[in-house]
Amino acid sequence: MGLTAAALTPPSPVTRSLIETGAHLFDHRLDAAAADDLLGKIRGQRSFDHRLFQDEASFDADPQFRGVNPRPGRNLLEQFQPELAFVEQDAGLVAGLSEVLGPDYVIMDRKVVCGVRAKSIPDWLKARIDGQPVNNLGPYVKPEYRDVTYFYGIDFHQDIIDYRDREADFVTLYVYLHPVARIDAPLFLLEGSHRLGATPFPHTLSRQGLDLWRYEGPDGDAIDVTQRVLTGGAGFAAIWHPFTLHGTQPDAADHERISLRYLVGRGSMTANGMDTVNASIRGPLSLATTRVDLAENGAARLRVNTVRDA
Ligand SMILES: O=C(O)CCC(=O)C(=O)O
Repeated sequence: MGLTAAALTPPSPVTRSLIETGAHLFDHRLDAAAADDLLGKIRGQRSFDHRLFQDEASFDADPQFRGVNPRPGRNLLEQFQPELAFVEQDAGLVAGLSEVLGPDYVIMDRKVVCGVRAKSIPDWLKARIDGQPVNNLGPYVKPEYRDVTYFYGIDFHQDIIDYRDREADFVTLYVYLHPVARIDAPLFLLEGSHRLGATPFPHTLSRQGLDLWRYEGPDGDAIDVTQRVLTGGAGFAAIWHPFTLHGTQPDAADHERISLRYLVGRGSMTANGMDTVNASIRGPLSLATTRVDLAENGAARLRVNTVRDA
């Protein structure tokens, strides 16, 4: 009586790992040959080097900090729908997403994310962005290249950051298209951090040990969370909850890191794994203010970056 189907049904494996850690790393790899094929086609279209960037004078003539990410009609992946079948039709992935979000889950967004290697970033730009928490390079790339998101590291954040007043009804799916080692700007995930609910960026974290952080919410609630570095081969796939803290360091390798990033939303079913995960969270399930790091025009107004020293 009064119990939902989600509460009655014991959680299935993907839901269980989302409850316990805020993420699920798929233990099978997606088709690595297909990942490599797509990577070749992406690299065939673009040199991910210094040529991506505007020069300083052009940037200063008209700085644009908003609207610089891919969007419908300006998204490199739009031409590669057949090549994305190795992700979108992978049976294990489809089963996992269906379990958590319902079988009629919706792909809200798909895009290429590039971790730009340090050597490709012009000196003038490095000097400006050093120590900033969110180094999304979209403002600085030439407008015709804004069909991909480019990072030079991003501090620990929750993906709900982009969704004011939205409840946690989606997951992020990340897929590596080539092997990603420690030097290739892998994702750093703080396991268990989703439990404090939605909290504004930047987050209060203090290191307790090699892989251990104390994470404090705005109401004083605090938990210890474990850092997990997502290294993996081509076809590695992971999903995480929109409250799970994650970030990246600048790419220190001699090549860029190219990944796929999806946001996948729940379908129409009312009882599914996501409800069970959200019921286990002790903080707020949505926020009116998700970040306090930006000035009026969208430029960074803070210089803090925790993941850089992780
Ligand atoms: O790929 C990266 O470097 C960071 C990506 C990320 O954290 C995100 O897209 O939310």
